[in-house]
Amino acid sequence: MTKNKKLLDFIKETQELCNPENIVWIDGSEEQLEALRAQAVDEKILIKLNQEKLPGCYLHRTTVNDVARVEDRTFICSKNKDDSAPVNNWMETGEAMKMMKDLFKGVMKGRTMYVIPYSMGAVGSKFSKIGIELTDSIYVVLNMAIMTRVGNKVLEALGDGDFVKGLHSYAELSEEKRYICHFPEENTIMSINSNYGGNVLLGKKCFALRIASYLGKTEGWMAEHMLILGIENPKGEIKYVAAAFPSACGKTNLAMLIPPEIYKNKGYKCWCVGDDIAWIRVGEDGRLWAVNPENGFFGVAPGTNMKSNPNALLSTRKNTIFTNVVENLDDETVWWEGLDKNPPKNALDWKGNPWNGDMKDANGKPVKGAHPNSRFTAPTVNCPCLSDQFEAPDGVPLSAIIFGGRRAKTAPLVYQSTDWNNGVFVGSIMASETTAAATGAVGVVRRDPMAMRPFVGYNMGDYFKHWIDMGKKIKNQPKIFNVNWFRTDDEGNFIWPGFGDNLRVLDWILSRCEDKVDAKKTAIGYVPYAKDINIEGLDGVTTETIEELTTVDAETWKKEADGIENFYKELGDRVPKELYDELDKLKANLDK
Ligand code: GTP
Ligand code: SPV
Ligand code: MN
Repeated sequence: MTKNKKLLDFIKETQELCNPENIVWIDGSEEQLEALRAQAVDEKILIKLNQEKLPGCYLHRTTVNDVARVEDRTFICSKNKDDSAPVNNWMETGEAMKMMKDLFKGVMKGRTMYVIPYSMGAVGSKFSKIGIELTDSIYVVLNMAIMTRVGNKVLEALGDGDFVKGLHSYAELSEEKRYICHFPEENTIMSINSNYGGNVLLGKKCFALRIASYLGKTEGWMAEHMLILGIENPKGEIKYVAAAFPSACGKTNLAMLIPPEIYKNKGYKCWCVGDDIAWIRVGEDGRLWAVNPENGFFGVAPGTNMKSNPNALLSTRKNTIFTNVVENLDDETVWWEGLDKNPPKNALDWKGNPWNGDMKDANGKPVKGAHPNSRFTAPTVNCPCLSDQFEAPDGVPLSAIIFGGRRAKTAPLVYQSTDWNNGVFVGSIMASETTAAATGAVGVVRRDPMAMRPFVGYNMGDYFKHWIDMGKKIKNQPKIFNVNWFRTDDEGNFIWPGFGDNLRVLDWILSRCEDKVDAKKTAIGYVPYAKDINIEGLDGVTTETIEELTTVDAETWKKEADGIENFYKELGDRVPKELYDELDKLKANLDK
C-alpha cells in the first residue's frame, strides 16, 4: 500500500490507542465506495433515496445534539497561549494531547477503522496538500469521498512525503466529551464524539482553514473562508473575485450566481470555482492567484430552490448525501423549507418523526421539517456552472477581494476600501449576525474578521499582520470591497433583492477595478453613485432605493468605531499598528 514510515507509524499508534477490530484502506474505487454505501444502508446510517429521481443520492440524520459546528468545544492547541488566544479556545499542546488520548483509548473496539488518504487540491498539483484521516465513521468516509480527492492516487502522490494527521471517532456522540482539537505546530487534528460535517470532515475547516492558515503564515500564502467566482463579460473576458462571508451568509449562493435576464441577454456568464475555501498565493506576475482545495459542496439546504440558486439545486440531483432534511415517504425524495411551496404530506422530519407541512407548535408557528443547518454534500462536477479553471494547477487571478456580512443596518450595500491596508482594516472589522451553522444563539451581531473568527489557526493579531505583510508582496494588488445583501427596512424586510441580482453590484465592483466608473468618497470608503448601479429590469428598486442602501450614517459609524476599538483591545497587543492607524483615520473622517 505505502512505505511511508510516518504514515505506517501513525496507523500503528492509532491502532494501539483505539483498538479497532480491523482496518480498511480507502482506495478511491467506485466498487469500494458502492459497497460502503450498501453497508451504510444496512446499518441504517444512510437511507437510499428514489434512484430514478435522485440517482446515487442518500439521506442521513445526525443525532439531535449534533447538528452544527461546536465553536465552544473547538480548540487551537499550541505551546504558548498567545500563539492561539484570545479569539480561539486554547489548550496547551501536551495537556490537550493527553486529554484526547485518554478519550480515544479503546474507542474503536469492535469497529472498523478507515484510512482515508485525501488531497486538498488536485492530486499532484504543486499547491495541493495531503492529509490522512483515520475514522470509524462510514458517513465520514462517504462524505470525504465527495468533498476531497481520496484513495490510492493520493498515496502515490504522497510517496514518503509529509501529511496532516487527522484522527476522528464518533465515539459515543457524547456532547460533554465532544472536542475538536487542532495542533498546528504538530500538523495534527483530533476530533471526537461528533459526526457532523464541519466537526468531522477533517479536510474542510480543520485542515483547509485552521491548519492551512497556520501553514500559510509560515510559508507565505493565505487560506481563506472565501468563494471564488469568475464573471465573463460579453467580450468573453473572465474576471475572478474571491469573497469572504461568514457561515450561512451567502457564499454558495454568490459562487453559483445566475445573471439576471438583462445581463444574460447581453452575454454575461458566471463560473463557479469554489464556494467555501480559497488557498491564495502570489503569482510570478505579482497578482494573487486562488485555488479551491475542495472537490465538493457542503451547502446549506434550506432556502435553496430553482429561483434562488438553481445551480446548487441541480448540483444535488445525483450522487449527493443529504443530511437532516425532510424525507418524503410517498416517493423517497427530500424536501426542506424554501425548496418549494408544496411540503410533502406524508413525511419524516429531520429527527425522523412523522411530519407534514401543516404542523404548528404551541405558539402557532409552523414546525420546521428540515434543520436550519441541514446540508447537502454534492460533487463539484455536478455543478452546471463549474469553471473550466476549477482544476487549473495555478488557480485563477483575482481582480477583487470582497468581504461581507449579515447586517440589518450599518454596512451599506457595497463600499470600496481606499488601499490594501485600509482593505485589511475593512476585513478585520467585519461583523455579522450569527446563524445556525454553529451551535449557540442565532441573530446576534458579533465581530467575525474576514469571516475567519472560527477558523484562524493562530493568534488573530498575527493573522492581521500576515494580511498586511502579504500586501507588500503583491505587486498587482486586487481591490478590496465590502458588501451587505442583508440591510432591512423598518418592517425587517430585506431591501436589496439579492441572489442573482448581486451581479449588479459585482458589475460595479469590476468597473471600479478597471477604473471605469467614479465613486462617492465617504468616511468609510467609496460608495457607488446611485446611477451607477444598474437596476434595469428590477421590480420595486429605484435610484432612491440605491441611495438608501448606500447611506453611511455618521452617528451609527461612530458607535461602530468604538466597538472596533474595544474588539481590537480584546485581541491584545499583536493587532498591527497599521490597523490602529486606519481606525484613527476612520474616526477623523467621521468627525469631519
Ligand atoms: P456556509 O456553507 O455555512 O459557509 O454558508 P454560505 O456562506 O455558503 O451561505 P449560503 O450561500 O448557503 O446562504 C445561506 C443563507 O443565506 C441561505 O438561507 C440563503 O437563502 C441566504 N442568502 C444567500 N444569498 C442571499 C442574498 O443575496 N440575499 C438574501 N436575502 N439572502 C441570501
Ligand atoms: C460553515 O459553517 O462555514 C460551513 C459548514 O461551511 S461546516 O463545514 O460545518 O463548517
Ligand atoms: Mn463555510
